[in-house]
Amino acid sequence: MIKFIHTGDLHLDTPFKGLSNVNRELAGRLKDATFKSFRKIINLCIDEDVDFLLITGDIFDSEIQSLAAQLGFVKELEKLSKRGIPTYMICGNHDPLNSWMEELKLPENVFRFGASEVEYFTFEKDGKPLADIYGISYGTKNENRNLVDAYVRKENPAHFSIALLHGTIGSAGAHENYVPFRLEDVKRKGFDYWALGHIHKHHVVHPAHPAIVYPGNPQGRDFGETGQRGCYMVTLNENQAPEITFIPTQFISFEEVVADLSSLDSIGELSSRIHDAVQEITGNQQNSAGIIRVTLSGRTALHGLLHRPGETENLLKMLNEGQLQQEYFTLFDRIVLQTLPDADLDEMKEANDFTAEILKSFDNLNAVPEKYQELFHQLEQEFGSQPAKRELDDFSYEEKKEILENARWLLVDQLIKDKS
Ligand SMILES: [Mn+2]
Repeated sequence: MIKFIHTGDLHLDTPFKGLSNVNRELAGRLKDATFKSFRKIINLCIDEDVDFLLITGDIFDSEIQSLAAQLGFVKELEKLSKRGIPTYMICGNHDPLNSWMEELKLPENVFRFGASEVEYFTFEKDGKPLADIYGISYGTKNENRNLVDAYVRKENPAHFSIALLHGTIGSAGAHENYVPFRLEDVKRKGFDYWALGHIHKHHVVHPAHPAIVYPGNPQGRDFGETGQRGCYMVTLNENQAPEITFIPTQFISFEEVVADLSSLDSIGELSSRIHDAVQEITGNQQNSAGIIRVTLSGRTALHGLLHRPGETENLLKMLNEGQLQQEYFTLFDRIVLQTLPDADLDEMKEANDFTAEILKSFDNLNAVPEKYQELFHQLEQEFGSQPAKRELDDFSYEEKKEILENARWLLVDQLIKDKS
């Protein structure tokens, strides 16, 4: 039996992007988070007394790696080395072999695969060979060899054969299509476990014979990487299916949350309604801070109030007050308004009055996309002055639609108020 941890795509030292309100303190904590998650994995290896650690590429985020990042990484591996736990690792498209400092001395018991051909190291326990571990690193970031073909098990293999590979199985989706390979090709190679890297979403592609696994990244870095992030702890047993257990390691999770404000009529309960929605998504995440993008939805009497200029900014400020002083903070990045007024619009449309006319013209506009274009074109004609025209040109089609949508609800809201 062997027990190991499989991680990859650490992207240490990633600068965080795509947040609406990153102040310097938050940026620093986000940068630390990739390191802290890796440290968690190292501690896990020690606490669980695993046989070895596998790292499947993209250890660093960029080819220009900071000295601090490289030394920090080596320092963590030393902890395993001292305890006699080997590390096997390959380099990916973000940290190809030619980007590593030549002077960087790796600790004893750390095996980094070369880039010229698929090699193997044999892991021994009590003097007996237990596992052959195969791999190859990207030499440069423009890796375009078909690497899978080169994985061939040696003659007289050890009990287990494990392959480390950084690349894309099937289609890449959001990821760049590096070293694409087919599931069928991987399956018939006779290996027990394919330790993959590159795709950031953790995923057991195939559970056994062979097991094919993407551990994802241990710490999400933007709203494209939401939810729990972690590594896999794996036990291989002869004549048994592998045990593959996901272990969350993120320090900060990115979450998109929808808070339904239906039937909410008191502003006092607004923040608790939002926090309840967050709790529902993050409730089982221990020891993790959260950066939240929240969409407010539902029919509510607060609709008009929320749509007043500046109100969502005020709400954000209130929700985020004092959060950064806490280790496990809940920080709201953005509020998206999708509420509806607390009124029966269908009934209002039935009436034979001005409000009904207004509502029906907006409906007509929404039903036929070309009508938007027509309207925008008309607007351009209306705006006689050059400066006004330029203002209008600054907005994209989507933005113009959004402005119009806001105008609709402002009007409806005002009309409802006037009626009651
Ligand atoms: Mn990656």
